Amino acid sequence: MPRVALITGITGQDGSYLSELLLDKGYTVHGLKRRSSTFNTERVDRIDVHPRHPDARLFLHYSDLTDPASLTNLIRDIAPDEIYNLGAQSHVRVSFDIPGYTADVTGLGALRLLEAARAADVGCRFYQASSSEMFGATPPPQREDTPFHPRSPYACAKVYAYWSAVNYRESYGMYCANGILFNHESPRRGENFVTRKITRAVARIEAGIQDKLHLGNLDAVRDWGYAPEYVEAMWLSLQQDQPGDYVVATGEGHTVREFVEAAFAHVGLDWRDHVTIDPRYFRPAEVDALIGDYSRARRALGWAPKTLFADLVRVMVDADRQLLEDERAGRLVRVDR
Ligand code: NAP
Ligand code: F7E
Repeated sequence: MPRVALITGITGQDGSYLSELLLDKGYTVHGLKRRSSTFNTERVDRIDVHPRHPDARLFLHYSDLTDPASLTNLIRDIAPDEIYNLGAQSHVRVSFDIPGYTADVTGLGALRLLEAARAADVGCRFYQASSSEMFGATPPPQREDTPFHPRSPYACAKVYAYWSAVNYRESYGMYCANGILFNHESPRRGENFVTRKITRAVARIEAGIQDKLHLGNLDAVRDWGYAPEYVEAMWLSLQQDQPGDYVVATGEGHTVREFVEAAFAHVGLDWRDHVTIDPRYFRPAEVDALIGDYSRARRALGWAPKTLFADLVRVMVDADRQLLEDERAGRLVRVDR
């Protein structure tokens, strides 16, 4: 029998890459989609044959992390072997504007899903998408035993979800694993995260349809990896004999300024001619520096990053140039290059 996975957040960056990985491994994949007034499944629409087709192995279901009954019913009906909880209000800056909603979805949502999995008693393994944001103000390098000091409603919610997963492991013997993932990016990254905002702007400025790029804090240091490689670590963390928690990172830190500089330089432009600072993008509390020590993941999971900073910037800028070229030529546009 093919193994069955349930992914919350399947319509997001990571969910789309994880679906592809699991389908390649022969899984049947179920994903949770939210009711929305506009289409929100663009990242996964390309993946599989139509659900009515006899060979279909990808199925989307209306549900929501704020709706416990829908989660319980879904888990009971599909009896997954593995659950990946990637669903979240995942934008740190926005979490300051909607703290209660962020806590509800990103924090309590994980608890609801854990409880639904426990109640269904189907013996499934559970992956929680934890975040380097939980380390917040604690200086780098950060690893699994580094104290958490969250600096945003998003990070506080992720700490709650992290400990909920640990608590279900210790209380009920459930196989729960936390992946503490540092920033990971791709051409599918949401357009209001800083890397994609930059690469999209570079493509548009090069094409002459945009002049300025407005950014916030250029001094923040992040450890940026490549999302398709990070979803492999998610899968690996559910394939071990014993459940554990793993930092997934590249071990390299770069400032936002360095990312900007590299992205503009890739198309032969000087970033100083185009970037202006807009205090609207500053955060009430900033996370100054995140650089992960992924030694445990390398040792226990055999995982290591392959795509590092310079290649990541190049891949993302080139993907946005291609996307723009296709849009302007009226060709079929896909977000997945
Ligand atoms: P993303 O692109 O923002 O995707 C978030 C997903 O969550 C989307 O599918 C979204 O659905 C879904 N979602 C939002 N609210 C929901 C709700 N109420 N109920 C159910 N689903 C809901 O995020 P990502 O970059 O793929 O990240 C995946 C997970 O890893 C998130 O939990 C994020 O917090 C965490 N994480 C990300 C990073 C990173 O650098 N990317 C690092 C560490 C941890 P819609 O498409 O309908 O909005
Ligand atoms: O910001 C600075 C900003 O929004 C990175 C999420 O996936 O990774 C992500 O959270 C840095 C910050 O990502 C702009 O102040 C400057 O210091 O791309 P970001 P994030 O906040 O690190 C973690 C690991 C997650 O878990 C989250 O879900 O860039 N910055 N100027 C800016 N950031 C944005 N968004 N926009 C700007 O204009």
